[in-house]
Amino acid sequence: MALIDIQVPDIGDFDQVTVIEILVKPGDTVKADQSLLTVESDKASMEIPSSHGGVVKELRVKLDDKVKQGSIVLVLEAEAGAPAAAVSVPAPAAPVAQAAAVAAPVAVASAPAAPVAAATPAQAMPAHEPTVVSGQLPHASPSVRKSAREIGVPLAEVKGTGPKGRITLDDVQGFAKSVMAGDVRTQAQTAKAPAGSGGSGGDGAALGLLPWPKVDFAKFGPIERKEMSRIKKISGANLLRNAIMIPAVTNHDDADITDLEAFRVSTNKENEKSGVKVTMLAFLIKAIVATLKKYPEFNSSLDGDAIVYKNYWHIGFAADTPNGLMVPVIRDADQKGVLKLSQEMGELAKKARDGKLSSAEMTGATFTISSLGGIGGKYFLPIINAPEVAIMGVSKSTMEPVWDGKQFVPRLMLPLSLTYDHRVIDGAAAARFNVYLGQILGDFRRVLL
Ligand code: CAO
Repeated sequence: MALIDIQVPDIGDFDQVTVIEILVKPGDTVKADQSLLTVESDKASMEIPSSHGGVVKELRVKLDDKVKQGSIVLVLEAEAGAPAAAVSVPAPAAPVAQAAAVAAPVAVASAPAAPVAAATPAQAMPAHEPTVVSGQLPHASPSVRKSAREIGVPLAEVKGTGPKGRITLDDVQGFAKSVMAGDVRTQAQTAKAPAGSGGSGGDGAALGLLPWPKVDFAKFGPIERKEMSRIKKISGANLLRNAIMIPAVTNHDDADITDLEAFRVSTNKENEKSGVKVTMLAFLIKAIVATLKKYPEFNSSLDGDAIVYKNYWHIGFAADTPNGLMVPVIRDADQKGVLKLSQEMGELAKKARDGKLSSAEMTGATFTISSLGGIGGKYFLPIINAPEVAIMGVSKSTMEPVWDGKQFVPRLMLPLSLTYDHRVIDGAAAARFNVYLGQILGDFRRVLL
């Protein structure tokens, strides 16, 4: 058996490089061309391959050592008759020295420190991996990147604990273990996560929250498990993102709709034969469009550091359907009368319930109204339908005693809950929005002013 000194080959323009990773240990059997260690300059990291196959007898470098072309990195007991690795061939002396070394094992063994010509470095580094230029890719050696690729770990999401924040093999393995244990979720998993996964705790873990409690409900009584509808999954994922990402505030107010409701009832009597029923929601849409025109920031979207003001008024309205919540959109609500709005809303709500809404009928809204008025309740906190910046929640109107300055009088009061993105809208603007909306609902003639 020949003992061969494995040296650092031609490493291009670099004078000295630092050993950042040792990939083998004494006793390891390596193949020709196998990576032995990783070195790093201030610009790149590279792997030093073995020019021969054999067993590692002795390491001659340790972590953080500085090495250069020709430095001995380890002593290898070469396989008997093992051909030199392709990379060691180019030096003309190599094959000869190799043969000599193999022919005189004892002599070489007795003088292990003497460099054996057989280990003449290759002329060029084999390109095992693309070199990494700091700042462009995660800071990790080629072998770590290779391991990450094999395990399926996204390096960009791994926090490096090595020198200068370098990602080590331990970091990669630790990340993989955390993902398997459910403590961490990769960005790809989060992006793919269905709505209900908020309940699985994965998203919470990404936010540094406690994992979602896992309970065997069957231990406490009979249960039935049902998959969520597709719509619920999709809307759930959107609601979760919007609830988490938008700093939302809700302002509540009441609007006096006593006269408006009387007008609506009489209009419906007049139009009984037309088949179109005028709804309170249609009046609300009309009043909200007028309010949006007065306060345009409510009809905007956030785009990076800019606010995009829209000069069109497409109003979405939440519709409760057997399959879950849907939001059909009435286009150009500013150009339509209350009768037309009522008719369109009826058609769109029916389509939503029948599952026949096209995607065009559910996109492009600039503001959304969520009305639970037909059902009941008083005030709620609606979640903004991003990328809109505000949503109006409407609850059931009730007769209430209202002080008119001299006495309490019975008035029909409509509870309003305006949720807004506080990055775009200030609380004072929201209060003004509700006040103005209430004034219009109290007396629609104000729209003409
Ligand atoms: N106060 C008191 N009564 C109200 C009211 C209000 N704010 N709004 C509606 N009503 C009355 C209507 O006048 C109607 O009464 P009549 O039958 O006596 O005329 C009754 O409630 C039913 O109205 P409706 O709900 O069918 O019609 P609408 O125009 O108010 O609403 C629609 C249409 C599609 C919005 C509604 O059917 C719906 O789906 N609402 C639920 C929306 C929702 O789920 N929001 C929550 C989203 S977050 O999960």
